[in-house]
Amino acid sequence: MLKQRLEALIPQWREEIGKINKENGNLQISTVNIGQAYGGMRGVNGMICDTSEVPPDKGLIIRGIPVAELTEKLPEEVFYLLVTGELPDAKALKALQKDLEARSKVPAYVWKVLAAMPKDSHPMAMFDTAVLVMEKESKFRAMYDKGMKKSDYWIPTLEDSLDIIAKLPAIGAGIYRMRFKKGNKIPSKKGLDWAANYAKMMGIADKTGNFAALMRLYMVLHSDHEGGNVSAHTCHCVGSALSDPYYAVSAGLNGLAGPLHGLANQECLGWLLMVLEQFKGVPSPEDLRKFSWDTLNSGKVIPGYGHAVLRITDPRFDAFRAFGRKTMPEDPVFKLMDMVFEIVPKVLVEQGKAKDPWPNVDAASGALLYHFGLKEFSYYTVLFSISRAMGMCSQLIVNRAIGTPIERPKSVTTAWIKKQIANKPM
Ligand code: AMX
Repeated sequence: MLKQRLEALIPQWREEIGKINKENGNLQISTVNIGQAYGGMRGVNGMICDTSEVPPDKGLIIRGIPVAELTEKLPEEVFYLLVTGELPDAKALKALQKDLEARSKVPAYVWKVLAAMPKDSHPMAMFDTAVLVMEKESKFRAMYDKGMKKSDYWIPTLEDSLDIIAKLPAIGAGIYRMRFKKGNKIPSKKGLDWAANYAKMMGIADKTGNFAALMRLYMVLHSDHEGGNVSAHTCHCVGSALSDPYYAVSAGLNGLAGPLHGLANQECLGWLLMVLEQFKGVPSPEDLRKFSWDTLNSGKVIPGYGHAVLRITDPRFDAFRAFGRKTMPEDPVFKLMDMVFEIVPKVLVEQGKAKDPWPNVDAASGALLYHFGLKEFSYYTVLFSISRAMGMCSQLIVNRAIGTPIERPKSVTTAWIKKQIANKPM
């Protein structure tokens, strides 16, 4: 049903974008200065992403719906929304869930490759490898090799994307159990939703069902964050060369493994636990303030705070905090996380460097995972990856549908910049 819906929508998208380009292709939407060219292209409007947007003063909006209004949805519903711009009705959701279930079996060679990796490999290196090693399954590559019309590129991109997304919970859970010696892999259960199945395969004790609920929420909140962040942009750039989704998603995930991006969630919890250790429990506000300053004075960042785009408390942080308040109000790590939220923004404002002193999504997620006994920090970015793969894949599908060309911004040299400075009008 997802494919059928896309077949109806894509001609409309193509017509609309074709018209925009034809009639207004020369309209300027950005300018670039030297600071931006040296400074990670911040604020340069240079690409299109229709799956989601992140206004600095509002946070994540998925296809017109603020993420705060999606917290009760299933990740599968959000994936459908990302790709089509519409939430599925009950029938379309059921069809998508059945389709994902049918595609969920992980090829046996994936486990062999993972087992052959060094025992101390980072879980993200294992996860990215698992996605890449499945490239031989790519329907995009097979169809491209046979000869395929450009207008059909989106079809095998959708197929590959569904195949990848369907398998990621089992791969992620398998890596958890393998890497951290939790025992044999746990099989999936027919009829469970995508995130609940992931929770089950992890093997985390969950009498209340709250861990499965957290996994659903986690997967919704991390699913997409517009197109310019490192993982989305990397995936888009690699995909723009018509590398298939296995190559492109794996590349994007490698970017997510960076400490300034997805790995920040493992660093955040580490910081909170360091505080608890140092003060033998939740510190006083004054002690926490001092500790925060010590972190900054030692030249480190306070993980989980600041953002390249946002200038408010991340609504995804608010959603996690609300979940924590409901399910674990007395948990010491959660209480500390809450207290850090009161103190650290003030400290960052006093320091005056960070443009955004507010918490991002990573400031909260680790504390919640820790509560449920998921204490292996280095694993946290795998959770982020399982979710973000939905955003990366939906961006790939949409880009193939609208025929986005290979990405090729122009670079310049410092010598060229110096010439511009020398020639600038007085
Ligand atoms: N602690 C201390 N210093 C910080 C800071 C923080 N949390 N956030 C920003 N700063 C500093 C920067 O390091 C930079 O210092 P410099 O001038 O000495 O290089 C200065 O403030 C200006 O940075 P910025 O323009 O406000 O941020 P940015 O766009 O360059 O970087 C980000 C954004 C997220 C990398 C940065 O805020 C940071 O390092 N935060 C901590 C790590 C983190 O939480 N990352 C997760 C981001 C979300 C995600 O992708 N999962």
